[in-house]
Amino acid sequence: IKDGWFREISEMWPGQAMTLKVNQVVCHEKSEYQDVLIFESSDHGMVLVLDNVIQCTERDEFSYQEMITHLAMNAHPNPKKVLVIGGGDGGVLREVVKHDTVEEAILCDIDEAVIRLSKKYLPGMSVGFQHPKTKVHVGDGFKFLADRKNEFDVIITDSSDPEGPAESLFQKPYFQLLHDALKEGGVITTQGSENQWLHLALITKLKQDCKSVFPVAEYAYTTIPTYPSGQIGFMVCCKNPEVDVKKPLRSWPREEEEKLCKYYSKEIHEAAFVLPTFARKALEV
Ligand code: AAT
Repeated sequence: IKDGWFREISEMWPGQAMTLKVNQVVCHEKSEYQDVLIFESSDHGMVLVLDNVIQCTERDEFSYQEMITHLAMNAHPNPKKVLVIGGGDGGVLREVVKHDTVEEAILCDIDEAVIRLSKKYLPGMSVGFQHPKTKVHVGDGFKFLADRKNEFDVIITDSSDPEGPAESLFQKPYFQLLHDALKEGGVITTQGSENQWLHLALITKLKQDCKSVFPVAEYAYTTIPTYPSGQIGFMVCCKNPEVDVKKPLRSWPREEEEKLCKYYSKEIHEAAFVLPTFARKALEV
C-alpha cells in the first residue's frame, strides 16, 4: 500500500497491476502459510489479499463463487456430498448449500487465519460456514484427498494461484486424487490458473493434464473486474464420459434462479465454455 492505494504487483502478470483505493486496513497478519491482509476499499467493499494477491472483493466476488460452484453442481444429476478445497472465505460453501440435493458440504482450507478473519470481516461470504450441512477441516487439500476414495459427488478446488501454498493443486497427481475421491459420475471444477489473456500455455498444460485423468475436461471462464485482466477460468471435468458438462443437467426456474444468483444462469453456463478463436485454437491440442 502506497499513498492510500493498494497495488497488486506480481511476476504472474508482468507489467500490469490492479490498483484499489484504500479507506482503511482492518487487519494484517502473517499466518503460518501466507501474509493475510484485509482492507476496506473506497468502492469495492472489503478486500481479502493473500501474499499480495487479491482473493476477493465484496463487490464482485459473486461472479467467481457462483460460477466455480454452479458449473460443477448443475453438471451433476444429484449432488449430495460435496467437498471444497480452499475457499476459506466461505463464499463457495454459501453457493453449494443453495442446492437442495446437498446433504453434506465439507471445506478443507490450509489456513485457519483465512477462515477466522473472514468470519470476522467478510460476513456476506462466511455466512456459508453457519449452514448446518457444512463442516470445516483445516489442512492441506492434497493431503486431505490422499485417503479419500469414492466418496464425493462434486469437488470444487477454490485455491489461490499456483505460486505459494496451492502449487501442488495445479499438477497432475492432484487431478488423479480428485478423480479417485469422486464417486461414479462425479464432477469437479478447479481454479484454472488465471485466464486466457495471461496464461494460455499454462491453461493448455492444465487441460492436457486433466484430459489424461478425466474422460471429460473442458475450460470455462467468467468476467470479474478485480482479478488479473478481468477474467478467471475454470477446468470442469467429469468421470462419466457420457456427460456434456457444457450443458446444465439441472437448472432452477427463472424466478428462483434470479433470487439465488446474481451472475450464473443456465444460458451463461453454456456461454462460459465458448472461447475466443485464439484461445479455442490453443486449447484444441
Ligand atoms: N474464494 C476466494 C478465492 C480464492 S481463496 C484461495 C484459498 O485457498 C485461500 O483461503 C488459501 O488459504 C487456500 N489454499 C491455498 N493453498 C491450499 C492448499 N494446499 N490446501 C487447501 N487450501 C489452500 C482464490 C483466489 C484466486 C486468485 C486469483 N488471482
